[in-house]
Amino acid sequence: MPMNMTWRWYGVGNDAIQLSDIRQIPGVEGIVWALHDKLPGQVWETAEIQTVADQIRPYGFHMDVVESVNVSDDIKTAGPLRDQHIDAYIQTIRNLAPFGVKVICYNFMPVFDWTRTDLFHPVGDGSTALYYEAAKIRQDPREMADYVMSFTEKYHMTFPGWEPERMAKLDELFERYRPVSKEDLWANFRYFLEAVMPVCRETGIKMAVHMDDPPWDIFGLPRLLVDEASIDRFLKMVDDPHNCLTLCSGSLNADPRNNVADIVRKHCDRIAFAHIRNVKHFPNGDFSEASHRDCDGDTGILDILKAYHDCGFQGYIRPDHGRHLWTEGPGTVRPGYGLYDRALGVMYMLGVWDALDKFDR
Ligand code: CS2
Ligand code: MN
Repeated sequence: MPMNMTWRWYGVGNDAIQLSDIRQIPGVEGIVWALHDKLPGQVWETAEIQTVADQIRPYGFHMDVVESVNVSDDIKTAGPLRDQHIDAYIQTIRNLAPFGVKVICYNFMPVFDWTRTDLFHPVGDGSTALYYEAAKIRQDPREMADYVMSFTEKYHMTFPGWEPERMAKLDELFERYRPVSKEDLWANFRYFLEAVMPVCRETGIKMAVHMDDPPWDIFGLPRLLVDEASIDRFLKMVDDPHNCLTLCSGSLNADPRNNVADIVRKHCDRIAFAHIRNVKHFPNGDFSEASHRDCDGDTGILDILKAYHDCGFQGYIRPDHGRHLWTEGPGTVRPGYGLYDRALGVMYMLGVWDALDKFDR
């Protein structure tokens, strides 16, 4: 039973990993890509997309999945530029379609994308991983934002969702989100999706929202996609086969009460993109990211893969964050996006999948 193994790559000059390296990892069929220098609200022009296509395609990879076309703060807060930015988003979808794009991964998190307090935390075996120390996420987001942005300054590396242009105006951004209640955010989300669904139907492109990471409110900001009930609500809210999920196992399982395998079984037909990431929990609420091997974390990677297999999942899948191994460290690697641990993750997932194919009919 085929699933479609992919690899997230940040682009020429923006990722130390070469496409020629990725090609040597067994089973990787496609590159998950983006135009990382675009700000939310801007149109992705055909010529810019073509440049990336010309880089990816000679290696035999498909480019079916984009991660991410980011949604602007005006769309999320119903600001004055909302409709203009939605028009730009629609135009971007139209421009992506001729390149064979099938899935757009995006998120609807207010202000920040993933939030961690340590990007290179010792795992105990000499490797490092992203880490969340609950006690450090207090009322003031500035400390954490400064910490993440210090990597941008030191290593000239920008992170999606952490655009320096936006982070420079952090106080202003928080002001804009202050009057937006959780219900307002849901309403703005619905407005956006209803506006883009027609072009999705026309082009066949699926919108696949990423889970909130971590899956709870932080710094007084509401977060929507946090558990099974909110996922149910989201899928019902816009009940269209083009309104889909990027089911990120590690994001959801940062809350140990979430059972990702159950969600896979319930909504397999609406999962366009599977992120496999393993998380290890500590009793005080901290968590660390872990290798993809089931027993190295608490996410239930084997149960999740079995659930996908039982459902006949044929969608796109990728290893999500890995640890930083061997020569990888600050400055040489994008946090969570090294070569080695993700390559091991690919092999682990394919190993489980091949075994299920062969022995579990
Ligand atoms: C990703 C997300 O690196 C990651 O944690 O899984 O940041 C994801 O790319 C975005 O939320 C999608 O918009
Ligand atoms: Mn993810």
